[in-house]
Amino acid sequence: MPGGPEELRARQIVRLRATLRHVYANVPFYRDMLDAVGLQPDDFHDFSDLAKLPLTSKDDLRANYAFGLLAVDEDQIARIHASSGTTGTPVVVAYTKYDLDIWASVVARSIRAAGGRPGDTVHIAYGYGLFTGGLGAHYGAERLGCTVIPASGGVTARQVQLINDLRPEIIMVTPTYMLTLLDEFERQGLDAAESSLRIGIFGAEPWTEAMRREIEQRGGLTAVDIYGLSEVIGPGVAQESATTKDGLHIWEDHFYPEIVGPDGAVLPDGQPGELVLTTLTKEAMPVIRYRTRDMTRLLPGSSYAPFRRMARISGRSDDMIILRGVNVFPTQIEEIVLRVPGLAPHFQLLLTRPEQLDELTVLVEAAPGSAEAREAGARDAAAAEIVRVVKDSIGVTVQAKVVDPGTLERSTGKMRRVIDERST
Ligand code: DLL
Repeated sequence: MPGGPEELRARQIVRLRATLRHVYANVPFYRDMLDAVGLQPDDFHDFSDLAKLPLTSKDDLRANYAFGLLAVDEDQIARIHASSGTTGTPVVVAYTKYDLDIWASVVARSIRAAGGRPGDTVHIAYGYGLFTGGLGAHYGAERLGCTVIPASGGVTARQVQLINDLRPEIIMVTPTYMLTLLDEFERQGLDAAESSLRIGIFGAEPWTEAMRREIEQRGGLTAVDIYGLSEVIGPGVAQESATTKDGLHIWEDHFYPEIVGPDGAVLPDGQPGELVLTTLTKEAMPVIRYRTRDMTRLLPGSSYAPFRRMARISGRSDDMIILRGVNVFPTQIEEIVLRVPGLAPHFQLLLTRPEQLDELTVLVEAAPGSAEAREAGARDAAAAEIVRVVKDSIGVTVQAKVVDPGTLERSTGKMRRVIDERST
């Protein structure tokens, strides 16, 4: 860990120059980028110099599919993962042995920040495979000295049985799949709050403070946020500490963050915008000024660590719904749905275009056993309450429909929140 902020900045600059030298020598895409602005790697003395470079996008990664951005020889690749997009050319990412070592160490650091300790048992229900969640969490937990249960996603009934029988202290899973697991505990007549779990490390999708309260209360655990993306490394770019629970420390000795506005200009710390990340130690596939599309803001370090924090991700710019000129993020709806009594935390957003204008319908389940689950009148009242609060707080009119318990799609990983049924 670095000492003060100046020491950290000095170390980051040294690492930035080394990364730029590495990509300049080995990756034509980045060499052209530097040449185009007339800078050599050794010209970078301050992070304001970094802002002179253009941003790198997912399209740039796709255009260089599969190994166009590789900075090492192919025989140096120890592992390959891919980002979770479901359409178009996938984005593959590659790791050297050294990259895997750094990755395990930042995930180990993350689990420690979440309150995990050597000897703890970690149940990993992030998917294993090309997705970075499962294996990323796995090697980090092993690195910390934990016992790992590599459950992966799915087969929900068995997950609950494993938790009961093997008694893990920690679970790593998406927040929406955690909800599915909590329901399964209830279905089996078990109280999740009585289970061995005391820490949940949740990420890979946006979630809210309201969801934290829901999961903590039903699961009887401390829920903290982990962030990352395949293009940068996977989980373990940033982690919220269990002691402060107020934003995620970015492991800045490996990943340099910037926040940019819609025009791409760098914004000062504290201002909301899009997170842009530069890797400082990656060997196989470094990224320079990668646009994450994730919306957040930078906050100072905390009593837990000197590294800057980022606020919980409010959403991806790609997931933002523009409804009659008003921006709506699914997380805003989540906050509202979880506040209305009688409703379950399971919801989806249906986008339609019945005539000229888009319409958004909030589909949400009644809580099992509630009046809303039995009576049409109670359902209508709960739906009307959602419509009213959305109008008051976001300023746009939506439709809402309360449906039977257990009827909406359940998550086994990243939840699909928005169903877009607009024809054009
Ligand atoms: O989701 C890596 C990961 C795995 C992170 C497990 C945390 C836990 P990708 O599949 O490439 O990688 O998706 C990355 O997921 O750009 C965000 O939009 C979203 N995301 C990841 N963590 C969070 C989080 C993994 N804590 C994309 N909050 C990112 C909100 C998150 N969104």
